[in-house]
Amino acid sequence: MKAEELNTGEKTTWCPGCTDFGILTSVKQAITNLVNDEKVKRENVVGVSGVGCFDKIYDYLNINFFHALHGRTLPTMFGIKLGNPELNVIGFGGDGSTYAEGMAHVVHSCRYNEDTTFLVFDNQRFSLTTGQATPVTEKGFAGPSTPLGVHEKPINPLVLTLTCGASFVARGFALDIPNLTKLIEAAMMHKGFSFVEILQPCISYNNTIQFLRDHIYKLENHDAGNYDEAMKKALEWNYCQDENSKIPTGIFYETNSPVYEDQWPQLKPWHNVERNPDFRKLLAEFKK
Ligand SMILES: Cc1ncc(C[n+]2csc(CCOP(=O)(O)OP(=O)(O)O)c2C)c(N)n1
Ligand code: SF4
Repeated sequence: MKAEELNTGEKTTWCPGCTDFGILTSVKQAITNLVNDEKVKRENVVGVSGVGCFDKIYDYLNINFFHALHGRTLPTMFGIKLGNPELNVIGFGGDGSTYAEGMAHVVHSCRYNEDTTFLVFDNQRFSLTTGQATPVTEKGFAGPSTPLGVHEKPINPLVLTLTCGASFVARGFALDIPNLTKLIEAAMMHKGFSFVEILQPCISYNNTIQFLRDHIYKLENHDAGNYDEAMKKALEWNYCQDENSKIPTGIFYETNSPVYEDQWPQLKPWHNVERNPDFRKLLAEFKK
């Protein structure tokens, strides 16, 4: 299979030069590689997106797809996975919808450790609605919804997901397609909840391309099995644009822990459970 087979032919409406194109290319390549290596079946891959610029990936990626409500990518992914655990569920979110409207779901998906993959396009803005501040926006930013400036500290999504129990936590850069492709493949192969933050400069409302190019580095000689080390690396960047920022990318943390769907008391997924009720007996009992 070639990555082009995942094209839909739909006209793209992302701004010309949007870094979302880099993520689209990486996702297509990652799925293609996994299908060609017979690690996943194309027909079993299901995408889920919400509402935002990122969500338009729904139109450009030719896989099974569910277009969920704003901020509700995660519970939709969870429902699909529980409905059919054979499926390889990959979800897409923006930093605004994920950490504002959908924040509670992040906590619980990490805690449940369902076997799904979640990619967050982090441009530190609500971009589709013209660049308002999100919970990840840097301190001091004055914008449409915060004309007097943001006074709160941004949340750190890596620290958050590590704390809540995600068993795979990684960070990639939308313009580093080869490494992002590898991260997505690793996330899809990981058994458990895989969280990948993708730094995705919005060229129209938050063009951080140069800042990120200057400050990003790749994790090397890092022990991804060591939680404390992962946390230390996650805390290295505070999501502000300080001159001395150091922004690690790569896999911060990966561990094997029981996944939600394997711990069901029912043992078997409901759709596989054979039901042969004795209707006559049931009816007789009902009539008593
Ligand atoms: C419940 C709800 N709240 C707000 C909106 C309005 N809305 C639609 S897209 C969007 C911005 C999305 O931002 P983000 O999730 O960061 O994605 P981006 O556009 O930056 O890719 C907002 C606020 C909505 N559609 N539904
Ligand atoms: S507004 Fe920003 S994130 Fe949205 S398509 Fe344009 S460049 Fe991309």
